[in-house]
Amino acid sequence: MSKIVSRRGLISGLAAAAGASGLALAARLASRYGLIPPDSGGIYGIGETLTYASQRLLMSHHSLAREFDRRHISKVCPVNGPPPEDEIYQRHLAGGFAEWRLRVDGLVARPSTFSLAALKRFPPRTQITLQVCEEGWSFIAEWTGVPLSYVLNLVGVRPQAKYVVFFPFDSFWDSLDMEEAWHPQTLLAYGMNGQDLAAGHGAPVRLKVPRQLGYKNVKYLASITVTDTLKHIGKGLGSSAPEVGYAWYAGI
Ligand SMILES: Nc1nc2c(c(=O)[nH]1)N[C@H]1C(S)=C(S)[C@@H](COP(=O)(O)O)O[C@H]1N2
Ligand SMILES: [Mo]
Repeated sequence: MSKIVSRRGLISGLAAAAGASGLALAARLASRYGLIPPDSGGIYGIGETLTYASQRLLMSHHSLAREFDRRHISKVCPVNGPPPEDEIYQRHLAGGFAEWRLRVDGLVARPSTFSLAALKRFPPRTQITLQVCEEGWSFIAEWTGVPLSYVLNLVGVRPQAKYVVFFPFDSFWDSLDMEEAWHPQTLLAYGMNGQDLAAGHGAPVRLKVPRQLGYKNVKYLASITVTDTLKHIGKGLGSSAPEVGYAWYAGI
């Protein structure tokens, strides 16, 4: 049977199961295809599973978030919260991030650290995309950075890898599945609207993941870990967002 036919079969299976009282069956189908999100256990768990599994199956792996023209860039780009008070972060900020290094480790062949200058030497990508906060505001900005995929290729991701986890200098953290991690628009961004990233927008480097809501775009990055399980990180829900009631998967 072709891949398309089996995908269609699964999608109608998911829809039928969700429509009838068979939510648990839908979850079982998603499970068979390895599409259970890490926050599937709570009261909204089956809903989260249906959202994640159906988006991953229905949308092309290569679908791109819309990119805009320069003239669409917003006049006001709000900063959501002050930069971390963390002493180490404040020292890096004061020193222009000259001593800052991004650590990349976990299920990789060559655990590495990268300076800001090193990241800026890699082939850059610039994209003008919409950032949507779950609180109901949004803005369009131009982001420049190195595709995460470029860095993942450099460190050599092991085949068991299932997630990439992002740790900043504050208590926030998040993770992406490998599809989102390898996606061409997923950037380690160090520039915004032609300038270095302002502190409040996530200096020196933030994640830009324009196919998902604002909160997945982790600012003030300190380290990145490739893993096959999220169970032992935080409360085991895949990010800090589900710990306070938001979905791990925030596709838009
Ligand atoms: N480290 C870290 N990253 C973060 C946050 C945060 O509090 N800490 N807030 C998130 C939320 S909720 C949003 S909407 C965006 C806001 O990005 P901005 O301040 O550049 O507008 O960053 C996200 N990334
Ligand atoms: Mo947000």
